[in-house]
This record gives sequence, C-alpha cells and structure tokens, in this order.
Amino acid sequence: MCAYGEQDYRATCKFFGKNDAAAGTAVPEPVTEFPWTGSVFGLDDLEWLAARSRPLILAPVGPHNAGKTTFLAASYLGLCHGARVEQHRFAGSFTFGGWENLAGYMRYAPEGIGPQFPPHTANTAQRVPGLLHVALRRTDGRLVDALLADAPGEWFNKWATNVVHEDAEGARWTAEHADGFLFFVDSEELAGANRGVARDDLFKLAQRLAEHRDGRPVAVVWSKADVTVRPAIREQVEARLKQLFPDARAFPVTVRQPGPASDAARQYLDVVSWLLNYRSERLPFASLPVRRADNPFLAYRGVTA
Ligand SMILES: Nc1nc2c(ncn2[C@@H]2O[C@H](COP(=O)(O)OP(=O)(O)OP(=O)(O)O)[C@@H](O)[C@H]2O)c(=O)[nH]1
Ligand SMILES: [Mg+2]
Repeated sequence: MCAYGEQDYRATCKFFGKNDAAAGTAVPEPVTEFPWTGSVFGLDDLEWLAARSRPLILAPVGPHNAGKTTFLAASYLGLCHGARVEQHRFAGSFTFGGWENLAGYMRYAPEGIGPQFPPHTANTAQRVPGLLHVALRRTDGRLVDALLADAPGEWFNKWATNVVHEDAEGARWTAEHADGFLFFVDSEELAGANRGVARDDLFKLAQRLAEHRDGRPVAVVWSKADVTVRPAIREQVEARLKQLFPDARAFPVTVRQPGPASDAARQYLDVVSWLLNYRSERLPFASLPVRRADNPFLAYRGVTA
C-alpha cells in the first residue's frame, strides 16, 4: 500500500517509480562475480581455493578403461545418498556441475533408461587433470578441501613406458602434486584373453608409481570386482604390489554390488576415508604449485612470527 494513502498509487503517487528494468534503462550488470562456475577445476581455480585451505589432491592412477571415472561418479552418488566419509561430514562442493556431468549417466533417466557408465575421459593436451572438489568437515571441526583428479588413462600408459613423453605431462603433474593415489587394478582386463599383457602393463605402471610416490599413501583399488580373476593371476598381482607398495591397502569395488545402495557407496567412500585419514595422521602437506594471489586479501596466510 502507498505510504501517502493514494488508492491508485501506481497512477497517482509521485514517488511510485518503475524499476530500471521495466523502464528499459537498466544496465545488466552482475551483482557479484563468483570465482567459480561449478565445472571441474583447473590450475587457476586452485589459486583462490588455496586461500582458505591447502586442498588435498587424491589421484586415481590407472590405464584407459580401468574404471577411474566410474569410481569418482559412484563416490559422488554415495555422498548424494548420505553415505559418509569416515570421520568427516559432507560440507559442500564448488564443482557440482562437474560431478553431475559424470553422475548423470549413472542415474535413472525419466524415460526409463537404466543407469549407464560415464563416457571415457577425453585424452586432451591439458597439463593438469580435471579436478572435482568436495569439502568435508572433520569431527574436530576442521574443514578439508579434497580434489579428486579425473585424468585420462592414456596419460598413464605413456608415463609408464616413457616418463618424459610429451603426452605424459598431465601424468607427471599428477604424480608430483597428488597427496594420495588410487592405483587401479582392472579385474576385467586380468580375467580377459589378454591377461598376460594386462598384468605386465600393470606392473610397469606400478613400478613407475613406486619410483615417484615418495612416501605418499597408495590405495590399491580392484575395480570391476564383480568379474572373477583366476587365483594364479590374482596372487601374482597381489605379490608384486605388496613388494612395490608394502603399506598399501587393497579395496575391491564394483557398481554391481548386490544389496542396499548404502553398502555399494561405502566401498567407494572407504577408499577416500582411508587416504584422507592416512594423510591427516601421518604426513605433512607439501606445497601446491599455485601462483601467489595478487589480491592481498587472498594472499594473506596469517601472522607469522
Ligand atoms: N563389470 C563392471 N564393469 C565396470 C565397472 N566399472 C566400470 N566398468 C566398465 O569399465 C568401463 C570404463 O570405465 P571408466 O570409469 O570410464 O574408466 P576410466 O578408467 O575412467 O577410463 P579412461 O577415462 O579411458 O581413462 C565402463 O564403461 C564400464 O564398461 C564395474 O564395477 N563392473
Ligand atoms: Mg575416465
């Protein structure tokens, strides 16, 4: 109602004005420019995220088709279902769009199309893998920014055979900056006709990672665990990985897990929990390759003595 008591105030009150948009004079200007878009992060996005905490990078390492992206999408779907990362509570994400791009394939579509797998990760010439963000709050109240790297398997194939290969730059970045690794063992490949070659390639990649891990934790992820691997091959792989990563823990995961969805989600999130808890208990943080922010507010790191 009009404060001056005009009945037909739209027509008669001299203080009633159309807003700029209705009057056609508005200049469309964003209220605030957000520094994130919701898509997967690249190196530039790390810069402002690193202003609030040192994000932990967890990197799946494995050949093409090993189930790395499926692992990430299934973990996110688990979080959507309310599954927990042990000793942490979900506290947000800056890359919901990126997560949804992958997880959308694994949901039931309205037309009744059943869940599918996410597409293969394109082998691009990027220097850095796509980074998917999740913020978690530890039981002691501390916030942890975790970034899960979605790299194409081809990078690691190249890196395993030639560490200085020009197409392995993204793999080198990952190996240098990750805080924990998920080493993928593809059960389907080890059960297939080419299992001998698959095993040899796996050992090559494991050897390469062992040379570069420098004390960082490695979780061995037996993906596609619904496929049975012959005991002879399984034992060879287990023995070799034990030699290369004596402190690693093995985790079987499969999207075809019977039983409640929460159990299926737990197999994935248990890997993330183990890596995060391993880091926070034993290891100091390495530095991240981010440019120091020009903005003094973002560059502030607290008062040092
Ligand atoms: N049986 C079975 N197959 C799976 C499972 N997870 C993934 N797959 C199959 O493995 C394929 C590859 O999975 P991705 O997650 O795309 O593999 P990736 O390691 O990300 O592959 P790149 O992006 O090419 O490096 C999928 O398209 C599925 O056919 C699983 O739990 N069980
Ligand atoms: Mg992938």
